[in-house]
Amino acid sequence: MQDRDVIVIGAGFAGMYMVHSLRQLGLSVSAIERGSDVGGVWYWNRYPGARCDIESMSYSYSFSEELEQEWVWSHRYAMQPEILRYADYVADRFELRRDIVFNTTVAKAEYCEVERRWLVSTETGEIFRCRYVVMATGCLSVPKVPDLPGLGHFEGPVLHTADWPAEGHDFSDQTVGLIGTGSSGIQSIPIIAHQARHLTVFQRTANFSIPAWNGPLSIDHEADLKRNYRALRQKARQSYVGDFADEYYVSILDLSPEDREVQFERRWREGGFNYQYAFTDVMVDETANDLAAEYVRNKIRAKVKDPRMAEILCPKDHPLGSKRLCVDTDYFETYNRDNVTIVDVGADRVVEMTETGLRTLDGEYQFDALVLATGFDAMTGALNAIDIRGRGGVSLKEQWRDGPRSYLGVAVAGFPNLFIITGPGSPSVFANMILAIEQHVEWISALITYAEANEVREIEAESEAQEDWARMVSESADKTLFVKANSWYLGANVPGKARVFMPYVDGFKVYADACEEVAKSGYRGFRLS
Ligand code: FAD
Ligand code: N01
Repeated sequence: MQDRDVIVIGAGFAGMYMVHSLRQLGLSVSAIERGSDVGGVWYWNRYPGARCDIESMSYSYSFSEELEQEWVWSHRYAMQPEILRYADYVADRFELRRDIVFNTTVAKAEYCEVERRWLVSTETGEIFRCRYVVMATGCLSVPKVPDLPGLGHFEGPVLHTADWPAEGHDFSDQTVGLIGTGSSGIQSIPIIAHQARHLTVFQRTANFSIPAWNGPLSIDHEADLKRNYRALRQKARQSYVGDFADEYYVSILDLSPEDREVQFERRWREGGFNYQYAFTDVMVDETANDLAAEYVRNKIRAKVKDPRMAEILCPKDHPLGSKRLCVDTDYFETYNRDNVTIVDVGADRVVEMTETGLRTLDGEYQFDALVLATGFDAMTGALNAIDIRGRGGVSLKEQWRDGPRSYLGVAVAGFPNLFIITGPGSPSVFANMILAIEQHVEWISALITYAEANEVREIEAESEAQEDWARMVSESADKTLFVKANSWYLGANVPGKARVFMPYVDGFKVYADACEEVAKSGYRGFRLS
């Protein structure tokens, strides 16, 4: 049995900063990480083409001005290896690894009410006793392998994008089948198409994607941003997404048809998420959304030479942005290559995997290797994979059987002194996640500081505050078009998972202000004893 003040589970960007922050408070802390090194998502998702789609200068820590100035990003959107190098650099610079236990999976966390301590057990039987537990286990850290009949019969390699071999995979001279056209599929398809002899993409749902217009960051531009970093970070904290892109707030329906075209084209040319977030009505009004969506569909039709293929690639069954918008480099253009085929497998058309490929209702397809770009058991998957037991031995997984409920997305009634970074009920995946992580780490650190200074031994969300928060999160989502798709935001991609809209949709700034108010009030909604 090893004693610590705090155990942090996970050593992605959340766990790394949490360790650093707790050390600054003078607390003893260990992080426990399943992987062999830091980086989380960027450690596991090594598929070809993996990169961030929030601009690198923004998708980076802001807590250290020295770090901000030292690190040089090469591109507008950094590739996975560069982001992993950044995580490695941060770990070295702040000597984080000495407090991280690697290659170790946490299996159980159990609260002992008598001792007011958590007992955290690993799969290998080590036990850590601590006063606080911080779940930094990630929103997108449990890969979802689809239930395809006969998957085990396929004789070639099966590679999930979120569990990619560190040594990579050479597709040259191979025929490849790829399932999934979300962000991971859309990023990897153009690169795999270049490498492979032939690529067959199996698409269940066509997705909206906006060009990244990625490119090298010029030294002058980077220097300029660095000179203004404090103001830009402040701007990000005041924004909806937590990014420092300009927010315009134009209403599509207030514009004339000509002005609309001008605005759509302008956002399209800027690239990235602002296509969705620059308009006030796109996520709340179906007519506005459809205009924005049709503009994208027409871009797809213009890019893809074969009109039949173009129609397969045009998303028509969900509003733009209701599944996470993708940001791509040459995704649609890839379908103009002779060695790429798309197969529409919507409406349950996959029959089974065979030893040599895949059989659908319409035909049989053969390939040497299979890529699964099939996503994650998002937001609750990693939490539910741990047997977390609070007061009276109550299981978090059981308590969340009908969907996750939390207070501020940070704490759960019945689970004292346990905090979740970017948990369900917080903006998390709706924001620049590094900023969302920083805001949570800093808020949790302030709460622990308050507890330590005031001889508080138990911090616990009150059930009533939690119910009010959960109701508000769900009512806010219901006013938007986000709930109109079978998305992972709703748990719809995991058979049997409760359908509850999990992220907080009112934006980063409104959320951070609400957290600030709670802190200022002496932590209203928490029982401190
Ligand atoms: P993670 O990075 O997921 O780290 C969690 C860690 O916890 C993992 O290392 C995991 O191994 C460990 N862990 C989990 N369970 C256990 C356990 N039981 N025991 C021990 N260890 C455990 N967000 C953006 O804002 N912008 C982007 O551009 C962006 N791009 C993304 C690209 C990809 C391919 C993916 C998958 C996600 C992307 N995200 C992006 C979201 C991403 O989740 C966050 O940006 C961020 O990296 C999350 O950091 P984290 O530390 O919270 O979680
Ligand atoms: O996963 P997804 P992802 N048969 O769930 C399909 C972040 N991210 O890894 O839509 C056939 O989005 C599924 O089809 P459908 C980002 O937050 C960011 O791509 O369910 N198809 C879908 O097409 C993102 O949103 C970046 O009908 C099946 C695909 O697989 C999140 O991670 C890059 C199937 C899964 O798409 C998840 O993205 C990568 C089946 N049985 C990831 N099962 C950036 O660029 C699933 N599918 C920042």
